[in-house]
Amino acid sequence: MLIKKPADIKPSEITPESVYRNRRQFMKEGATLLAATAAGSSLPMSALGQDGDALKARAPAELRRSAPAAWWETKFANIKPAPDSEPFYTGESLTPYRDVTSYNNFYEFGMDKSDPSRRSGEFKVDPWSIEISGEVARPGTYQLEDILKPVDLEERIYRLRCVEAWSMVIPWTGFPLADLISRFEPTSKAKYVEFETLVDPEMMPAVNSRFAIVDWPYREGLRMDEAMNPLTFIAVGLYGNYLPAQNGAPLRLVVPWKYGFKSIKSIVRINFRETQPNTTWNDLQAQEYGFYANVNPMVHHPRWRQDMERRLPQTLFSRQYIETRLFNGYADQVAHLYKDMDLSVYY
Ligand SMILES: Nc1nc2c(c(=O)[nH]1)N[C@H]1C(S)=C(S)[C@@H](COP(=O)(O)O)O[C@H]1N2
Ligand SMILES: [Mo]
Repeated sequence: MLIKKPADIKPSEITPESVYRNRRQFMKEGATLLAATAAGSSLPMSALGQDGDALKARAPAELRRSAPAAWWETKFANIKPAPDSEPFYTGESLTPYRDVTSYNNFYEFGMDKSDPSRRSGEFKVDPWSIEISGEVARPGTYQLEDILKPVDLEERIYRLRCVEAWSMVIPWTGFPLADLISRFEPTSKAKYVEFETLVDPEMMPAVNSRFAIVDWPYREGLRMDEAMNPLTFIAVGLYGNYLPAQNGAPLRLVVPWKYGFKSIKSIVRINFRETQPNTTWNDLQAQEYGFYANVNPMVHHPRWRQDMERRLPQTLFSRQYIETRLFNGYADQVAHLYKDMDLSVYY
């Protein structure tokens, strides 16, 4: 391993993930970071702390824009760390912050991987409200603040496997979807939950594009037992900081055992229903993208195999091809949900 002298470490190399790992007390990296700071880098000392001011100090301008309001900073100062064991944690290397926030799929901003980070400069999340409708005792339009007030934020380190055969490891901040769902008291008829993304042509430059292939709003859905599974997560942040627009600010779904397209971003509506909802990719191309979309190395996409994946970041020296695992490695937690189903029919 190459060990750098502190003086050789440029401030630009002190990335959010090194700050973040330091917070998780990975001792070696922490020592390097402290040395670098002592050697006079521009990183403020306070950024090593865990309080709200430190967070603000290191939050780039783009993140402050996607922070809904000051009250949220208190929440972010008290994130419960992920346990150091599966399934809410993985010891696999984290995908660097830069890759997580610049290689994205968010078609409302364009179809290139760089479009969401480059073209989301107008995106604002304050005010933000979410409509809760359908088979629930407490429907209504709720402000984001009211949705988040009673939740305790926690961290989950999950694999994210895109149907395009690349993957990342991302430290999310958020709370279990089950906690949110129970608060609205679904009725006994609620068998599925449907989600919708915001459609705002002012802030999302690709929704009115004549090249757009999606019939907006982007929609996704889960069966109720999938939605209530302890792995199913609502993320409001990553790397211990606010969610950038390109990753689905201010809140998005994370379903780690399913292909990434199920993890719908920037949610404005949650609807409870008796019947299976239509979903964006299934509507676009049903032979290629199913409603279930469970990660499965045995069921290939008609145009490419699904038994391998590129773990990002790739470098010139390491292609990082790894084997794709059934249910993305979360089979112990979710295989029972599908025990009587033929996964090649319900793909
Ligand atoms: N609204 C919306 N949500 C979306 C998408 C999208 O285009 N629009 N793309 C999906 C796909 S294909 C993937 S792989 C993940 C990517 O999440 P990330 O950019 O945070 O890694 O977001 C999903 N959620
Ligand atoms: Mo994806």
